[in-house]
Amino acid sequence: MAGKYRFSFGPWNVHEGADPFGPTVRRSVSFAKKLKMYKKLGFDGVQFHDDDAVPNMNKLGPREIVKQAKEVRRMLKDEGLTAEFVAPRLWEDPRTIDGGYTSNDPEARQYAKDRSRRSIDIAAALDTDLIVLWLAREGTYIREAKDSKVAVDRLVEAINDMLAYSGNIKIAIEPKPNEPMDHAYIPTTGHAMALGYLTTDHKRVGVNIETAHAILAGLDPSDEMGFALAYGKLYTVHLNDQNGLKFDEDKSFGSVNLRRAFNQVRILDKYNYGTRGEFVGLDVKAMRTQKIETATKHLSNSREIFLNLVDLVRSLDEGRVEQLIADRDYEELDLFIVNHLMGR
Ligand code: GLO
Ligand code: MG
Repeated sequence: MAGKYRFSFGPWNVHEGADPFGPTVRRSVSFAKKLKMYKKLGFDGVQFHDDDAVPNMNKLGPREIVKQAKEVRRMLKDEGLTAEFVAPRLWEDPRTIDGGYTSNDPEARQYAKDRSRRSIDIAAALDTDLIVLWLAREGTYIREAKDSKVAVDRLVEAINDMLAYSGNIKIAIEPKPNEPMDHAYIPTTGHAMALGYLTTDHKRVGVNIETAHAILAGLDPSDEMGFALAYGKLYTVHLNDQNGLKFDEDKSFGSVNLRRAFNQVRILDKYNYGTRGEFVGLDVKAMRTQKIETATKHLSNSREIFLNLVDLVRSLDEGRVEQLIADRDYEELDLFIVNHLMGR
């Protein structure tokens, strides 16, 4: 049964290794070359920022943007790949220094809305109906800088604008509690889903849960996933791993805490994640120390770990688990799971 999952990653997951304290350490790889890597690494889906597809989109009119995006769709087709989603990259433009949708500057807010509409055009041209919103700068460094109630109103207004612009799209909000901001306005799955219910068409607003972001919020990623699954709102995932409360590490899936990864796979597999067209999305970073020739191992390794965990999940003696739950012998259940993870 293992192998029925389809995997995706974004071109930013193959990168040059710069960090806030040092420059790039690897050559950059062209987008066309990156596309050639996907199938070899076992991936079928490509996650896009809008400007991954149309790099200088801010200088182009809507028609030219669509034309260039259609060209990218052709490139995908040639490689047998599918676009999973498009995410408006709102956090790099000078106009969004203080945020996009929640900026105090009305011109910046308008730019963010216009740019989101262009992302929707790109998604249509790439033949996907999924838009991911990572709300990078929608927060503050100091609380007094913005009004937190108005910020939510503005987020709702921006999402409504997108829902009205296209009747086809679905929006997956990707919550994250901090980084780059001190505090983000939509830090958790619960916040993201509640925000969706304030919009004009909540049936089309769900979430993208990233392992590391849940951990940074002090939460268990598999429980976050269960919460979204209960509402039918887990549109996609960003699997990776995170070693405690520090910068967003985007480590290979399962590489820090195997049991935590096992439980994510378990909840996804149990509730048929993937059978409704969802991809198993990764958002992982190669370590800066990795040489260029081997700087894609974080992707293939994460996929391999996921599939091995699918095997472990499916070979777990669920009858034994149920018995231990019935006996309320959670100490024994603890040992049983750890032994299972150790192949005993
Ligand atoms: C950063 C986010 C980022 C998004 C991506 C898609 O912390 O995880 O990588 O997932 O930009 O919107
Ligand atoms: Mg992510």
